[in-house]
Amino acid sequence: FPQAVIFDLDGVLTDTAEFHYLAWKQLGAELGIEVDKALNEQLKGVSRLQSLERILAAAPVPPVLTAEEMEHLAAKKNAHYTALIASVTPNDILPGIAALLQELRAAGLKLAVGSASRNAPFVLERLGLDSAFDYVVDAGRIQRGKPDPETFTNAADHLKVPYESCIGVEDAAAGVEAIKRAGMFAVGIGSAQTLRQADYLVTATELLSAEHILAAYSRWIDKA
Ligand code: G16
Ligand code: MG
Repeated sequence: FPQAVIFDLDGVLTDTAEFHYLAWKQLGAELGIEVDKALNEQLKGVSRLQSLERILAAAPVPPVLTAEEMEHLAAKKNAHYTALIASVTPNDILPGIAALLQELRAAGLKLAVGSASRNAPFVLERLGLDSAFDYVVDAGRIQRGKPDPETFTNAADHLKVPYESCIGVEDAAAGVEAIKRAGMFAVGIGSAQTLRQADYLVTATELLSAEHILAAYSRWIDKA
């Protein structure tokens, strides 16, 4: 039986993935670089500075910037982003998520948030979910972001749960890869095309149910 479920934040608990996209798009416009949906898929789950590197690399003539200039641009994007998340309320919890958290909790599972975002504690507070989890990964303490498994192994280590007894829930390709590299069961939310590595996939959060996830986990662990 699994012992813990580790949730990604942006795009899983709430649609802040859209706000990250809008904030990067705005920064891109200021730099004359178009950030479209395809480029944005490459940014999901990826750290702030790495996202910026990917955007700059997509410019017709990629600019060469100092570390200081990079920090400045990253701070600018974060200012756009924090302006957008200031209006988040509990109504912005994605459909099906509140019920799922209750079902998993009732089934005796530990719950954690595995987010790469330094804004995660603020967003959880805005959603009214700050006491819904046993542990929230501190992005400031993670050395390597997704697709490295550290975000997920950090949560499991903290909860003292073996990796194969953990379920990770993600909407990003980098995030699903991180879960698989951690040796955990991966639940993907999105398209099969982007989330090829997911062990169990739904196209939207309202289709998540504890019963289905636990049944899929049992089939996976039985095969292992
Ligand atoms: C999130 C987003 C990424 C963002 C990263 C860092 O990860 O998906 O787009 O770049 O966090 O966020 P911040 O700039 O707020 O520190 P996750 O893991 O919650 O999907
Ligand atoms: Mg995400």
